[in-house]
Amino acid sequence: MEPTITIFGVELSPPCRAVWYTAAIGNVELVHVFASVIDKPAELLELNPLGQFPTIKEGDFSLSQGNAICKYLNSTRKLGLAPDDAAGRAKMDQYLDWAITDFGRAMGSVLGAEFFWKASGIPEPTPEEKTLRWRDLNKQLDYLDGFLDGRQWLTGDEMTLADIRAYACCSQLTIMSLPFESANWANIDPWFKSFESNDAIKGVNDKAVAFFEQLRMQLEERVPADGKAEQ
Ligand SMILES: N[C@@H](CCC(=O)N[C@@H](CS)C(=O)NCC(=O)O)C(=O)O
Repeated sequence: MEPTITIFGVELSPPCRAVWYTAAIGNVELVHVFASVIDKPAELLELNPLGQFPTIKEGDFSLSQGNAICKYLNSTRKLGLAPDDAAGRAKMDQYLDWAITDFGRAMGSVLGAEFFWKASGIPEPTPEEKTLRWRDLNKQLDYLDGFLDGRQWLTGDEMTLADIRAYACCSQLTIMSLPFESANWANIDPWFKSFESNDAIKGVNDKAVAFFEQLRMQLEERVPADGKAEQ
């Protein structure tokens, strides 16, 4: 029997979700230990002094950074979610890096302006500020649309970890009920829908939505309708 992998994290987190999507697509079972920004188990901090999630452990081995974890799942469980050739793998890495830097930052900036400001006690960003942040994010979505031009998946004919990680960014918008019409991008649309119609992916997203709804209700109790957070 294969050893068990334990993941510390929460489905609302895009890098955690990328790990869960990879596991779900590859039929790999993960044991879940809940961890959130305000609830970090001591074991997570022992394994990863940064306290970041996802972090996994398998026996004596532990690993952080979502992309590294997805690659570990792919290579140890032989999931076939990376190209065989060096150039293909390098392209996959390019998109994995892009998804957690340029794309991820633009996404995080919108999520901060639309929702997470409520948790940090800062004033709500102005409509002008929100528009600027959405403009940056839409630019990254335009790039994604361009990357997918003429191909079904980011590196060609086969889904790779890069698609899964980029989808984990996009799905954050729908999970958090923020406006995202994939139909506005000709190439993103079929790519996005093929993930959304996958039952394994849906199972992960349902858990993320449930956690988000809980968080939203908690924060709405703290932030009254006039937007002024409690002192
Ligand atoms: N580069 C890391 C980022 C991980 C990360 O920042 N995760 C967030 C949740 S999405 C986190 O751990 N937040 C808690 C903290 O930084 O203390 C990755 O891709 O896994």
